[in-house]
Amino acid sequence: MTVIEHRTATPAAGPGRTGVEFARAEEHTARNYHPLPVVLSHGAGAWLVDVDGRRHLDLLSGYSALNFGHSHPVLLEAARAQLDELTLTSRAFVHDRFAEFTEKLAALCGKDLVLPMNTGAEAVETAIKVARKWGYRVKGVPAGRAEIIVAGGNFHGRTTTIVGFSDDPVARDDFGPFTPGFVTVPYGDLTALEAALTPHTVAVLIEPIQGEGGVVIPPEGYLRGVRELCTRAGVLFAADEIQAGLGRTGRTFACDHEDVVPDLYILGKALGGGLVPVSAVVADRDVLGVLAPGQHGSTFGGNPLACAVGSAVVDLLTPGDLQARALALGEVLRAELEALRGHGVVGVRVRGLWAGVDIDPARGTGRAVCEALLERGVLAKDTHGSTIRLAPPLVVEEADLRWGLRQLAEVVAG
Ligand code: IF1
Repeated sequence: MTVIEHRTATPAAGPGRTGVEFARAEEHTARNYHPLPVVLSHGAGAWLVDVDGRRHLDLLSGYSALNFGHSHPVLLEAARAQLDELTLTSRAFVHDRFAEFTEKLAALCGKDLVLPMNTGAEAVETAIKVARKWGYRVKGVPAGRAEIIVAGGNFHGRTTTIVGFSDDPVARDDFGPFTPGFVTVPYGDLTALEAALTPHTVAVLIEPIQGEGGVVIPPEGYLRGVRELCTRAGVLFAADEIQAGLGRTGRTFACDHEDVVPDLYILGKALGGGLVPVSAVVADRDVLGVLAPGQHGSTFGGNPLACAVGSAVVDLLTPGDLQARALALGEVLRAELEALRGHGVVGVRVRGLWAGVDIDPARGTGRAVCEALLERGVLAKDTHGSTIRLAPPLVVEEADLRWGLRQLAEVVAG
């Protein structure tokens, strides 16, 4: 069995612009990423074009921020129209796009209130603060004693508090000291979760499917179990749907697969349509109502441009046809990937148009596979070791998806 070799870390300085542009981009940049050697310049739907005119099928979708594809016409139109009107007021004043966005998003979630922020990490931090304040003001947890249970293998963002409860040394080493009050239990283990509950527990914060962990789908019934344990113990269930939500798994929310409604929805990524950063915490009044003016906020949170795009995103999701499309195409994804088991692939996890694929380590690393895919015009990203994550835009054409998966088959079957 031949090993898939790593390619050159940077594009060969050839006749095209890629090598020059890639080097320029790196010259004045902190090295907190190790990007694939490609320089993109245009996107439409599921396809990207690089500076040398080469086309690439996007199987990452900006880590699911591009569920609606690149340059979605409806979303672009919403943004363009708003750009000519009003883009920022701060929350010191109200603007005429705010009510529409919060009404629509609250209705999509079946909740009373929306707290708009910008990035996913900000929404997670907001949920942590709200859960703690709820714990002190509603549940009666003694001051400073609130505990939040999180899962091993989690990824919830990059702030110091959030990486403090990560168990990925790459994400957390050398960033301490960390925020106390977090208890980690194995993901998918309800017995361990129940054992970790104390009278000071205010919330359980989990991803309904772990993205960075390699699209780790919990055992059937886990989300229902979390819901029941939280209800029984008087603890908030905070679902981080930033990557799994908004159609990615074939339902509006990943929690929908078990008909579970969390106390807090934590949303981001695709909520901004791949155009602007939009995130939010959505919950009922008895939870988000604990916040009083001045206790939380954000310069850009809920700005007119974000609300205009966010409203158009909710409009795209409300009919449910995009979710149904992701579910149907997800079966194509599943079938094609399952056929690779034993042919360079040792593990497959699929939920809607989202897959974690474990490459046989003997064939090579996830990075080497992604480099080989790049040469075939397919963009994908490894997570850890030999796992790659596949997440095409939900608007991907079936023929294009099949073509992309054929490229993967040829790379890994080797
Ligand atoms: C990077 C990972 C994915 C998320 C969940 C919160 C956030 C994210 C479930 C924070 C963000 C991004 C961050 C980006 C790459 C990507 C990522 F590889 F880092 F882990 F998707 F898996 N909750 N995930 O997935 O949202 O603040 O970024 O808007 O940091 O490299 P953000």
